Amino acid sequence: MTRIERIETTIVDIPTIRGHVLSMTTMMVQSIVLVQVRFSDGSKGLGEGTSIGGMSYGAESPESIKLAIDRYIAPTLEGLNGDDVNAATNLMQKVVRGNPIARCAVETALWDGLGRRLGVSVAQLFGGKVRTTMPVAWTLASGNSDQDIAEAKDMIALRRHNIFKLKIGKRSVRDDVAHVAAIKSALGDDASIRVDVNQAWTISQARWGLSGLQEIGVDLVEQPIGSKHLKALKQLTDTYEIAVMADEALQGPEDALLVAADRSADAFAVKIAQSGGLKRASEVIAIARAAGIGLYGGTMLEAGVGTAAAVQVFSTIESMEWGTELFGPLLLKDEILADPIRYSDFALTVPEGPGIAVDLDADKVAHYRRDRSDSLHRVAAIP
Ligand code: MUC
Ligand code: MG
Repeated sequence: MTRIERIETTIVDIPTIRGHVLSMTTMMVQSIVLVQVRFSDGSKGLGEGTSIGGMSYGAESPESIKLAIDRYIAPTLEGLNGDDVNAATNLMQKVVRGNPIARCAVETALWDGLGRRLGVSVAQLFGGKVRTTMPVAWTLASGNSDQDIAEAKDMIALRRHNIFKLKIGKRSVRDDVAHVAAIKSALGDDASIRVDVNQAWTISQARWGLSGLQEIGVDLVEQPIGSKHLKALKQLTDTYEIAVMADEALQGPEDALLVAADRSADAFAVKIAQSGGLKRASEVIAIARAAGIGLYGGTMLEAGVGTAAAVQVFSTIESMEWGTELFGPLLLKDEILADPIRYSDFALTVPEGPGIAVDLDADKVAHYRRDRSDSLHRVAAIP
């Protein structure tokens, strides 16, 4: 039996390439909780728990993720059989309510460890991959229309992205629609334009917003209103032709079932962390597929480890009609993977290898870890 010997966590703070302006905060740095599980046979597993903008996106923060793992999850799982990932995950769910990002980070490390020991990828543990590349959207969120247009044109010229998600909801609805219209008309038919409101609109603002966005030919609007307003989300979905995507409303299969039963959204942004782990994310996906709801591979703006874990799960899904937004590592000024995930021809290539098929660059982690004695990012890390 291969025991879970030790679960270690490290917070790293990496500056973003530019301010990332969301309806609820502006990110200048991304704080990542790296998880390393050491097993009794000397093998290891990697995981990542990452929130967006401290506690402004959801209830977890880098500090709470670290605490949940160090204080509650690690003592519960240490000593258990590392090959029984489902047993460990079920127990973790019993001992720690909520905290889906923390649980996902540990579950990822357990799958990674099992895959490394067996010499197979996590995708193989989930039945095997059905594709080797997947389309990746880029988020335009500089806070300035001209800068966003220049950034999008660069991305198209580089053949890195031609799907753009615009972060809106901070300005008035009228100003936001004008901002989106300027970008849409500058890019024309070269790009798919979508928006993410991150719950910022009231229901009446959303009616104005959706009719304006529909008028200018935007393809999709993500989480326009509060995550609990499912009836109103359904009304918006039923009233407008523009596709409506649920994101924050989906905290796992239970929510997915509620949204799917009433068809309150046309599409699901599936996030492994928000779902509460890789297994639960695959259950969200199964519910969407059964209900004929479109799929989109979402991100919590994870760095390479979390992104690679999501890639493994999404590579097992044949049709994700809205593609993915697994660009997290590209938003960061520096790369902490030994061998970065490759982005080209508007897609990423699924890394090959055992487990999640990526490894950390130990020097980079040492440089960015928050607890290093000369950490420059200690203050910047608090949004
Ligand atoms: C979200 O709400 O979808 C995804 C892309 C991005 O820029 O922020 C995330 C979060
Ligand atoms: Mg979103």
